[in-house]
Amino acid sequence: MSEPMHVVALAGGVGGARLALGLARTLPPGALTVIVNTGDDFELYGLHISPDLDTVTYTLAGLVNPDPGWGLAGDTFACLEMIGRYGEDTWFRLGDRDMATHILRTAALRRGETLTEITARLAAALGVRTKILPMTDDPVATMIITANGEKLEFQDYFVRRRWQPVVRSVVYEGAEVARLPKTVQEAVKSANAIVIAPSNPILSIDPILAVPGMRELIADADVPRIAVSPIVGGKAIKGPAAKLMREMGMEPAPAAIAAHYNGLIDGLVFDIEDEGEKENIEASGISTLVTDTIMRTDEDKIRLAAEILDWIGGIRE
Ligand code: FO1
Repeated sequence: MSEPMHVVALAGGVGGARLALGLARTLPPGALTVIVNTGDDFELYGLHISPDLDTVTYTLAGLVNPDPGWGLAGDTFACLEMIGRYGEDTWFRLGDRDMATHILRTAALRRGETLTEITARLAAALGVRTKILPMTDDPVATMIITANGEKLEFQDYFVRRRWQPVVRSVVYEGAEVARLPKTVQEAVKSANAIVIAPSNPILSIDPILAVPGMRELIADADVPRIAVSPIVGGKAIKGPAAKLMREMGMEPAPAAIAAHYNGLIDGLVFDIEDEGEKENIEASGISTLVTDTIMRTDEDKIRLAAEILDWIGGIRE
């Protein structure tokens, strides 16, 4: 592929962060920009929490708690325990050191800094060279409409109810009036390749695509655009993607991921376990890379990223 290389990745939480780490370690320093979902952001104890931005930042800084893939490794929970003693809910497990991030972010936002600015400052302080960009500086809230008509805030559905309610639909409140930051527009316009990470398509990637202008920018981009399937053998690598896809009338399979991103991707990466789908997907005009997509160790992440970057060069030639 022609240099200088600038790769833009769209990512949600854990799966997106893992691929971002592989890409960051494979590409030259500063050649990666990650555009991150903020539809999961919410307020708790008066603090602005941005779980996906933090997951990506901590992962790239080498500080993430490897299992479960969010929060800080070795964190303690004394503050949360005290909050519990005051009788407050503590189902969202905020660690003591993680709390520092939320305190500083909230203070910066109150002073009038944008989420983009404070995210860049915190990431730089942790030594992260990759650009981490929130999809918007405006409030967007992913809301879950359940089969019995309840409307749930995202973390209430995802963490408190452990994604057990059956979902009828998902809405991205505020997205219709959210503005795409200049930083995001410029990143996509200057990209040599666009990678949609193996994040949940409905809960993590669609909120990014719902910010007006974003879908069009990717649809019109004249560079290779690829997605990595978060579904392997009918199951999600992590989280509710397969269950949610079924509930929303999609078959949890790479072909459905390709169809979901119709018009936005030229290629799809999916797991060897789903090799049987290759012909079908290629018949729809999408290039394929069939490989081991499970990222357990850092070596896995780097190997997958390197394979993807090699393959991308050949797409659209
Ligand atoms: N996920 C959970 O399943 N349980 C938690 O208690 C939890 C706490 C948490 C704290 C900070 C943070 O940055 C992320 C946290 N997550 C937790 C992950 C997060 O809720 C989800 O992974 C994302 O919102 C979906 O991408």
